[in-house]
Amino acid sequence: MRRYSAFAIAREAARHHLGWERAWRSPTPKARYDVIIVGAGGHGLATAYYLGKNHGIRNVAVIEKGWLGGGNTGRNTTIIRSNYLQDPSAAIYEKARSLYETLSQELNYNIMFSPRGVMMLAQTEHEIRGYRRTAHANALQGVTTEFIGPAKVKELCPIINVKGPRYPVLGALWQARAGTARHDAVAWGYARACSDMGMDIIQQTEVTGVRREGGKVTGVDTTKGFIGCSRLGIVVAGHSGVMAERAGFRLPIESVALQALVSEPIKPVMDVVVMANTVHGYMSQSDKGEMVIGGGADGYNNYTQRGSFHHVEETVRALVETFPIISRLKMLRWWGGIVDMTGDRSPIISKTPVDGIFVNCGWGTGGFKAIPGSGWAMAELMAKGHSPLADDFSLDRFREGRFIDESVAAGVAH
Ligand code: FAD
Ligand code: PYC
Repeated sequence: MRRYSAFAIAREAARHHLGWERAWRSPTPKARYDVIIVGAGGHGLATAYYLGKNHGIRNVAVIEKGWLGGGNTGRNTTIIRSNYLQDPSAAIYEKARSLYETLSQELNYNIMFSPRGVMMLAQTEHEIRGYRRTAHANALQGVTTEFIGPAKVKELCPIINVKGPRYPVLGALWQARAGTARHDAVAWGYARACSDMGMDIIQQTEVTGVRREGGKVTGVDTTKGFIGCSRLGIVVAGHSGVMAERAGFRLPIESVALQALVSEPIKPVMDVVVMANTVHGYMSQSDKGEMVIGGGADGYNNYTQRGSFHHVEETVRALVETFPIISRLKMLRWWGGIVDMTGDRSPIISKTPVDGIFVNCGWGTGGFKAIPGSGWAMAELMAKGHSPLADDFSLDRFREGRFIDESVAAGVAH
């Protein structure tokens, strides 16, 4: 497993600030672009990057109401895996995971991809059946996973209490080349590459309206004035419903807060990622030594972008049972993001009822891992009108009943 010292991380942060002046001082928008992407999260920036790199479309602006990666991209717990059940999901998540393997080299920016392995614990008979089924499906899809027993779980993660009082560990779905990456470095790396291709990344600028003529997009109204475009990509995660309304259509999406917290840093105790979905908690150790802990999504729609206390209590209680060693750790920071959820817990990468407008959303609690694959597919869709990776994720599926049910693989209760 690759580890990074605090010095290496600090050096990356310093490089980021030094190398970033151009993008950070948002450029003055041009009057017109071929493509505008709304949202400088990972998915929006990756879309812009692959538009330039794979399709030669470089007259592109990415418009962001806050700062680069300041939405869910910079707030997530960085788990990357592709152990999904349904074929279209496995295809796009595995494409993303494989692109992550070499993304640091491709962007010449260290995104700290660490394929340390992810295990999803089976703590009921039902979960054993479910994860065995996923392992078989993954074998057919070309995704390398395996179902392992409790002894192997303990060997890979000695701090787990496999004989927990409520739910003993009965096994796990293990993906050895899954892992983590530094989340904001993913946004920074893509953004720098976009900027190097001559694209404009316009921060602190909210898109407040979408102009259309004869059923076709003509541009966007922003807090810095009108900006024209021929094609528009809406990639705003928790605000997808709001932006769709501004563009004149509706999306089958709900927004809720999802939260996470980290502990004080400690010496290395855990070099894999563990997700315990029955008791509901997941944990990994960051390169700085903090235990990174994720909780569940709020049970009601909201845009609060912060945690709610009952979830922390529930999550920490579950994790103390699973990892008794953390019982006396102090927690340092606690935050939330706004995630966008579809009924089948699968994303939307699609044309919309407005000619020239495309939407990428609905990644819910699990879109960080998808960023490179999603950007690849969205760029292809916007450039060519169709992408094999995106076809199944079109908006039509809700009208036609072609759901891609991933409620279990989502990994987080919601
Ligand atoms: P975002 O990063 O949210 O970017 C959207 C951007 O659009 C924002 O920056 C926002 O400011 C901007 N925007 C919105 N409206 C406008 C407007 N009108 N004008 C201009 N800009 C606008 N996924 C995983 O795969 N693994 C995990 O371990 C994981 N853990 C998570 C833990 C938490 C606590 C949370 C909140 C999420 C987690 N996720 C995880 C999910 C993942 O973070 C998201 O699916 C992913 O980051 C979405 O990326 P994005 O680029 O679509 O959205
Ligand atoms: O999708 O793997 C995931 C995940 C973990 C935590 C939140 N989402």
